[in-house]
Amino acid sequence: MFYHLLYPLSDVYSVFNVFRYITFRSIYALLTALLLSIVFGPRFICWLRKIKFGQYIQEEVSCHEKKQGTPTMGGLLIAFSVLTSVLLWGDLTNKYIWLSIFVFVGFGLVGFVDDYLKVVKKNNKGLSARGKFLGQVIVSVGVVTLLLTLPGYDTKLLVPFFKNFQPDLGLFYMPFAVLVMVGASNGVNLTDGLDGLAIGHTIVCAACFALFIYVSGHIHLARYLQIAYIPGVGEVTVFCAALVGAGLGFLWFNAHPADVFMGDVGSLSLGGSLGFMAVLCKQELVLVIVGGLFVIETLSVILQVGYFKLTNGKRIFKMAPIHHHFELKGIPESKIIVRFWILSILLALIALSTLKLR
Ligand code: 57M
Repeated sequence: MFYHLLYPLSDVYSVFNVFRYITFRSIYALLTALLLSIVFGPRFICWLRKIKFGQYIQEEVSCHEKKQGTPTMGGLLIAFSVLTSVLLWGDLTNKYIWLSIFVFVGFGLVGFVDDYLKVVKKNNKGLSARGKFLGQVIVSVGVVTLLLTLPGYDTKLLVPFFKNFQPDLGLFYMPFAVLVMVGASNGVNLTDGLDGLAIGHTIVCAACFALFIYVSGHIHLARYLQIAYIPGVGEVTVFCAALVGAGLGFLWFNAHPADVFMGDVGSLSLGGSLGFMAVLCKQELVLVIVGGLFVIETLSVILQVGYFKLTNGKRIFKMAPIHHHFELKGIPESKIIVRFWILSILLALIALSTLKLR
């Protein structure tokens, strides 16, 4: 909105020229989303408590018993902050901004239905796994189909460290891109089991993709770094920055001991958006590196379940996802979280190095 209202004034007052710049608007999108979530956070949490949107805690990890009744669905606060900030600072004629909003809201709705069934309808299982998967696939297929009609997009896969090796996935690109988005969404959801764990890693990933997306939309930088140049995509940096800001604001309240959890409405929308950011700048494989923690958490569940079935009831980990394993080994929750954040930053640095290495 500010872009449309204030940038035209630059003809009269040159100071308004600054609204043209993606970098300027991204910084303020981050600050706006951060401020909105911090200002509205306490009232929102009170409201969640009042309407009794509290988390039911399973009994397997005893140290989580004290978290019984912590308000959940804090993802609604993230959604409010991100959407308001993007509508204020984004160029609303840019189609990639709307596609990003579509994915964020689409995945968020799937999560919202799940939370609503669990928290309000007291249906412990929430939305069935099949229902959740179907919702995620429908949103992903819709958006990838649209993307493939836009300039700059093809079915080639860019491989980090090997810039001249770009296999064409052809018909397999669609299932691949859908896997990236649905996988990221479920990866964030599985990771969201300790205070600040999922949101911390999401913030780092979103910041990393803000950079990748900015470079992809900048003709000189993209050519210099030999990555796909996609005209117009740079505007989505504003969206990524809003994710970072809203994430930091949410972390303010979700930091251990958490006042609120994000719920599926938060984890699915954030994960789906990260997956979409990777597809958007054609850095799908980089997501495996930068989102490495989500991958490790998911793999730990796959290994645990597979091994359990193969051996008739033996386990590799004390409990999966792997953060529960460390908890059951007696490591304090805050220590596990901070160590995972350190890993997350290291992974982001490795991912960023792919921009220079070939
Ligand atoms: C959601 N939900 C958290 C909160 C959050 C197949 C199996 C691996 C599935 C998995 C599962 O259900 N995962 C998806 C995980 C839950 O948090 C809520 O859910 C939202 C995210 N979807 O926003 O609303 C609990 O996590 C804790 N929490 C925090 N701080 C936070 O900031 O402490 C969450 C956010 C909250 C709170 O205690 O109640 C969750 O973990 O349930 N299942 C599991 O993860 C279970 N693992 C398991 O059964 N492992 C088995 C097999 C199946 C692999 C095994 O190892 O043998 C664990 N879930 C729980 N306790 N609650 C087991 C231990």
